[in-house]
Amino acid sequence: MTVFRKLWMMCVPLAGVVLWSCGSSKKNSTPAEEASGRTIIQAPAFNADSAYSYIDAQVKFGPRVPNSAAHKACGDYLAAQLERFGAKVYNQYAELIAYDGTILKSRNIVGAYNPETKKRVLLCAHWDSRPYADQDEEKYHHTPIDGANDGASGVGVLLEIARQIQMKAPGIGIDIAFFDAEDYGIPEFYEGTYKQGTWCLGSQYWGRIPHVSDYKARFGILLDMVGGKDATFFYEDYSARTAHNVMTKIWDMAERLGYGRYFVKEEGGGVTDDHVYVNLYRQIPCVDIIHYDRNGDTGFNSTWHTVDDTMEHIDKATLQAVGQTVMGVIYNEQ
Ligand code: AHN
Ligand code: ZN
Repeated sequence: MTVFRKLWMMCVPLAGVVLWSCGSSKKNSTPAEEASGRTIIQAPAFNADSAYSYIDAQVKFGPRVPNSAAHKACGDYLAAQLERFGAKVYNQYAELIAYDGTILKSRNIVGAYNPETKKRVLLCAHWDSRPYADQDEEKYHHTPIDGANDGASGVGVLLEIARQIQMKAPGIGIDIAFFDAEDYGIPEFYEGTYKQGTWCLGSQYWGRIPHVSDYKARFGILLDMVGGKDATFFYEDYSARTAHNVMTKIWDMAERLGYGRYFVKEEGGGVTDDHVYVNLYRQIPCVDIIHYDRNGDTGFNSTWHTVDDTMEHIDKATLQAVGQTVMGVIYNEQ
């Protein structure tokens, strides 16, 4: 249970008799936190309906596969949304080479809040969707997926956080990065020759050539597949090894907000995802919040890389858990 209390700031207790308040801020902390002298700032309320609508808007463009018209239109929509929510927007256009030599006209989109401060946190997700449902029946292997969960969910949550930041800024600068060409990795059915490192092409590019030179952040949080019903987020292996403190900070926040059922404090598998390149190329410890399913045979949820990765499998309660947890973390950075 959490305890709400008002923290009164006393000013000028001249004679020690007359005390009066000159302002208050709402704090919300557990008894253990109070005992340790740590108070937790309550973040604004994340709106899952709003996040859901941003996911739906992305999916309605059609699969956001690089080089497609839907991809181009959705990229424009995402940049416009960040702009509308008051961010300074950077567009990074690049031609990236896929596993089979296809040139992908790619676009990383970054929205910066309070760009002057050096105290920064990076929030990121990939916005492209996979050209292949290669975990589905063979007849769908070449069908592009909606990527409601795989792609759009993380972006939808971050757009809602952007909207919240515009209304009430946290104490630090925030960068919201939408990476492109994450999901054009080598498909299961491919038998030709290929080069290594075919996933996460957009973040690999950004890691080498960030949107501003010498970009640095205190830490990063990557959202990947954060909209599935009853999703479970375990300690992802690479995050645990390279960003342990940040990881426990996030999972502790989830627990105290009542989302321990989603953020399970146990080890999951390791994933090659955008956080790897954020860490490797920019030395920014970055945690992947990714739905890991212990019971599934792929390690991911059952709609992963199938034509069933659609809006009907997006659950607002999961979006709420993830969005509120991430907000709890960033509003408590000073
Ligand atoms: C690999 O399968 C190597 N990485 C998965 C990363 C990913 C794909 N996340 C979403 N789609
Ligand atoms: Zn994917």
